[in-house]
Parts: sequence; structure tokens; C-alpha cells
Amino acid sequence: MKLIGRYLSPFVRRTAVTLNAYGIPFENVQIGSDDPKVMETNPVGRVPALVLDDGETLIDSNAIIDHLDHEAGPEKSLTPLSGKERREVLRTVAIAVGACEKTVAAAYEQRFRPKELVHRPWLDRLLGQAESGLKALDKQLGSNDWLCLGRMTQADISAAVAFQFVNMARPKLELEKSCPNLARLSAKLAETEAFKAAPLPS
Ligand SMILES: N[C@@H](CCC(=O)N[C@@H](CS)C(=O)NCC(=O)O)C(=O)O
Repeated sequence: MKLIGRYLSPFVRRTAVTLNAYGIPFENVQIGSDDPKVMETNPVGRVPALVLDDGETLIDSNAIIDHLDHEAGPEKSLTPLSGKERREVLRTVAIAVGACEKTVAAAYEQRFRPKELVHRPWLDRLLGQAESGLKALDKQLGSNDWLCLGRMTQADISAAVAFQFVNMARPKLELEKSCPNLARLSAKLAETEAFKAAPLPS
């Protein structure tokens, strides 16, 4: 099994951590989204893609993780496969992934536009949305060990990946101060083998 994309991408990284958490071996093909080979796996030119052993290719972290969850089965799935508990985890995951999307959009605003054309109000809006999402997760977590269902779920993996990514990309947000509960969850998960085996490049 091959996971296409670098761990700098939070979408690739949450997929890698999930594969690790399920104990599924894979090879990480570290190419960036601007590599023409990415177009071969996803015509939209985005990572991650997961190439299964039989050659079938899955794209989009949500779709890939959904496949992994179904393979894991109802007992082990990090997202319940149906019902209210599933909706609770998916809602929380959507906030974490949304914070990543907004931060990536802010990075693209600065990377692809000439400096003089960067629209500061738009940039501030994107970063404000990312911060707002993380603060909501911080509030939801409170002093609990886990975000949902009293156990580790995909919500915790995605939230920790989001926290670590946004914190690295936007240190000026000082998330350790504004999201102390999330910082605690992130630090705890960073010590697990699943996270250690998919490190965020420094
Ligand atoms: N919804 C997608 C988002 C994937 C995504 O936006 N990946 C970024 C890397 S962080 C990418 O490949 N961007 C290249 C581009 O959009 O040109 C997922 O969850 O996999």
C-alpha cells in the first residue's frame, strides 16, 4: 500500500496516523502536490492518495479514512460506522479538518499571489476561521481526556494533527495559550507510536 504525499500536509498526515493506529503497513511516497506524478493519482492534483495493493487508488483523506474504518470494522473503527455517535465524531472532525483547510488556503494566498496583491482582510478572515475552529475544539475538550465518546476517536487524531499543523504554520497565533486543552491532547498523542511514525517535518 502506498500513501502519496508529504506529512507537511495535514490531510496526508491524518491519513498516515490513522493507518498507523490501525497497524496497517504502508510506504509513504513523499511527493508534493506540485509534482506532476500527483496528477496521475488525482486529476485535481491534490494529496493524499492511497494506492491499494491491487492498484485501486483512493483519493481525499475523508474517503480514505472512511475506507480504513470500514476495513477495521465496527469494534475497532475510530469513527463509529453509524448513528448519533458517528455524527458527533464527524462533526468534530469537520471542525479540525476545516481549520486545516483555512490555514492551507491562507498559505496559498501568500505563496501564489504576488506580495502586493495579497488581500490582507481575506488572509485575516482565513486565519480567524482556523483559530475559531481550534478554540471550539479546545472548549469541547475542556478537562476531558478525549473529544468524543470518552475514548480516542478520529476526532482526537484530526484535532491533534490540526493543532500541530496550524501551530507550526502560524506560530504568531500562540495556540498554546489560547488552546491549552488542545495543546495537552496534542502533546499526549505526539508521544504515541502512531504519531511518532508520521512526524511533522520541521
Ligand atoms: N479534502 C482534501 C484536501 C486535500 C488538499 O487540499 N491537499 C493539499 C495539500 S495540504 C493539496 O494537495 N493542495 C494542492 C492544490 O490544491 O493545488 C483531503 O482531505 O484530502
